[in-house]
This record gives sequence, structure tokens and C-alpha cells, in this order.
Amino acid sequence: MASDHLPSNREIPDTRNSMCRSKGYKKDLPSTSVIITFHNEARSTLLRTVVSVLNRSPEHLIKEIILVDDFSDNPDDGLELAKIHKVRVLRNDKREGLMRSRVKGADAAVASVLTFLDSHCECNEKWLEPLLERVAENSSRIVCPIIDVINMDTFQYIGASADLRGAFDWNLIFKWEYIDYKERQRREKDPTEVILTPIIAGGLFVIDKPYFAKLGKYDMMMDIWGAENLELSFRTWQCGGSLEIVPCSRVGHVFRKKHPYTFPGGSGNVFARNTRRAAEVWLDEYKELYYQAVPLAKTVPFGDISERLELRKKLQCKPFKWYLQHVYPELQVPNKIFTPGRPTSIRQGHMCMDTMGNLLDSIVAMFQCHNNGGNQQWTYTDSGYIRHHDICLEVRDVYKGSEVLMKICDGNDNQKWKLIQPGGMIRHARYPLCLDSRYARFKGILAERCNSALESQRWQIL
Ligand code: UD2
Ligand code: MN
Repeated sequence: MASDHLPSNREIPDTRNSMCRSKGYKKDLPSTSVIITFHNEARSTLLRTVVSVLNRSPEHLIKEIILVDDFSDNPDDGLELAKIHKVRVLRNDKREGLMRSRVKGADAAVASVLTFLDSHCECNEKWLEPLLERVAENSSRIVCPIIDVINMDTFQYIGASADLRGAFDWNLIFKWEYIDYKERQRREKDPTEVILTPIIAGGLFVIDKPYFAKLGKYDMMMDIWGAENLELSFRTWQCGGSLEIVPCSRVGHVFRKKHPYTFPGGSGNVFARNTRRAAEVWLDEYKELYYQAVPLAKTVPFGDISERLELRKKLQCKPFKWYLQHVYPELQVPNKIFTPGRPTSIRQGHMCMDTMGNLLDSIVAMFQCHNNGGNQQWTYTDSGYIRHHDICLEVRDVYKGSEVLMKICDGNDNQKWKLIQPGGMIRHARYPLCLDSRYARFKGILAERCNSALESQRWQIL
């Protein structure tokens, strides 16, 4: 309603830093195809997106605007707009989601540079030139504007901070993050300088069309919404490209609190599936950190990823470890503890080491093996931790006794164990103490003086 009451060509504040206003851009920039996919977008908002592109871009730089109607309930939404000069409308005959819809638009595009926008944007003064210039200079750059905020209740246009970049935690959910002090200082000297970003928000960016194709477009088995930005970001960095935010380009976007459309399959499932596809292809052993942060994701099937793995091989992309070291060293990685290892049970015959549903700071005991993982699932990691989710077995106070407790994995040496073969003794890395089930019924599993003659110290990790 707020949008319907505003003209499609309304004035908005020029939110750029004043130094951007005096900046000139190259004369011979390439023209671009603007691609906007939409599903049940409000008509006035979609129209304002299109009008702002046409009104705030130099005529010769807009080759066309391709609207991909992702099977909206009313086909007229798109058809009405097709009457506008330069606008083409493609309609899906079933709901495809934004990834396949964008690829459809990209494949149909005639310009050599692609510009993606969401269907509820407003392009600001000279938004396009600085983006095109960066890509014309170097085709392996994916460049984004600063995304200003269009208030979802009032449609007021509000300038966003220029000190933000894209980021994420191990839950792999996109977030904004302030750039650090050093970077802020650099940008104070020249506020028109670009900001490299580990990940892009996903909706608004310019990319060279042949480069988009070479890089593998999008994962066509991702559905509806979510995680395609993560996947494109990892892929770009790991395969030799770069992602940047160009502060002299500003485009407004309506950030919404919830999806204003249906989500066939359920939003949680679809998002987890897409995210798993990104993690399984690009994260290497670090995907375990995602599963530790979002254990439920493991239960969501993610389909066949062989084509994407092949793409990664063909492009000779770098490992995720490289990305963490060079692109996003600020992301905390508890890597000492989380080196891989296969989830197993730790057993003696038909009895298994079991958390008994106890949590932090408790003992572990023995219970009849049920072979269902759960409380009996342990990972003996390559670096010697015995881990259950983010809990590690730790020896407490070796001088007083030999209690073994479940503690948060923090990499301290009391959490390290060595497997001694043959015999199957699990010896502490520093003390001559071995895991022993002798008193498990009363005191839990203890760390006792190692003695290979004791059955209670012989373990199988299976
Ligand atoms: C952000 C991105 C969005 C996308 C998403 C992750 C910005 C500003 N927005 O969420 O572009 O990268 O993260 O997936 O960076 N749409 C379809 N078919 C569908 C669902 C959506 O065409 O089945 C369209 C929708 O109409 C919109 C665009 O895709 O134009 C993005 O969807 P959104 O606006 O709901 O995503 P947003 O902004 O919350
Ligand atoms: Mn959006």
C-alpha cells in the first residue's frame, strides 16, 4: 500500500559520499542486460524498479531489461510491463525459483555484461557507470552496489553505511559486518575505493556474461531461494575471481522480514538443502563445522552434486582452506579440534561409550550398543580429539584422580588422546593414563594407569 501511493519515478536522496559526485567514468563502457526475476511481486514496486533503471542510467548503457516471471499467479503482472520500451518478459510455466530463473534470463541476454537486480529495488544517481567500469577493466570481478534500505512499511529511502561487507558464521547465514579499523582508515583517505567482500548479499550485482558462463552460472539444482549467493561467492574466490562492493554505486532494496511468497517444500528444508549443496561442493573438510552449527541440516537430502564437483575440478579451483586464509581470515576456525574424522562408536564388544544424555561437565558411561549414533556417536579426529558434537573428552586434574569429563572442545592438551595399536588402548597424549571402563557403572569411564592386560582398557573404534 505504501508503494502504491508513491509515484514510480519519485525522487530519492543521493546517498553517495560527496567525493563520488565529482568522479568521472570512462566514455566507452559496455552496455548491459538487466535481469530481474520475480514471483508475485507487488506491481507498483516492480514497476518502480524498472522505471528507476531507465531513468537513472545513460540510455546507451541499457541494452534491455529482461523480466523473468517465475510463474506468478497473475501473468498480466509481467505482460503489462512488456509494453515499456526495452523491456522483455519471459515467463516460466512452473515455479523454478530464483536460481534457474536468473539463468534463463542470462541465457536470453544479448549484452556482454549482465546486471542482476531484485524486483523491489530503486537505482540511485549514477549507479551503473562505476559498476560497469570495474567489470570492463577486469572481467573476473563480480561487483555490487551499496544496498540502501527502502523501509518496508513506509518506503522511505535510507542510505546504508559504506563501511559494511558481506560475512557469515559457521551456520552459513549471510550477515553484514563492519570492516575493520585498518580498512576503515584506508577508506577514509579515499571513500570511493572499492571494498573486497568475502561474500555477496546475492541480489544485486554486475558480471561479465562470458565469465558468468565460464564460472558455471548457478547450481541448477538449487530451488526457490537461499544459499546461491554463498555458492557463487565461494566459487568466485576459489576459482580465481573476486567480489567487490563499489561504494559510489547505490541501489535501494526493500528488505523484508519474511518471504512474501510460498515455499514449496518448506522454507527450512529448501534453505538447508541449498546450503548443503554449497557446503558439500566448496567447503572440503570445513563442512563439518557447518554440520556442527546446524546439526539438523544433516537430515535433509541434498541430491546429486557430481556436476558441480566436476566443474570445480575443471576450473582447478583452490581449496576452502585457501579461501579462509586469504579471503576471510577473520572467520574464527577452531581447526585444531575440527580436523576430520569419521563418526563411529567406541565400543567393547556389545557395550558402547555413551553420553547417557548427559551434557557438559558430566561423566560418560557404557551402554548396550544400539548402532543408531545418537548418544553413542563419537569422532576420533585426526588430531586426537574424542568428540561428540562440540563436546570433547577431557582428563580433569590428573594429580587428584583420573576423572574423564565432557567439556567444550577448546583445543587444550588435556583433550588429546592417542590410539595405541595393537591392543586398542586409548592413551592420554600427555599422561600414561588410558580410558578404562572398569568402574563405568558407578563413576563413569575413567583414565587409569595404562595396562595392556586389562580388558577394560581395550577398545574398538567402529
Ligand atoms: C537475498 C538477495 C536475493 C537472493 C537471496 C538468497 C539481496 C538484496 N537479495 O534475499 O537476491 O540472493 O538473498 O537467495 O541481496 N524470486 C523468484 N522466484 C522464487 C523466489 C524469489 O523469482 O521462487 C525472486 C523474488 O521475487 C526477488 C528475488 O528472487 O526478486 C530475490 O528474492 P527475495 O527478494 O525474497 O530475497 P531477499 O532479498 O530476501
Ligand atoms: Mn529482495
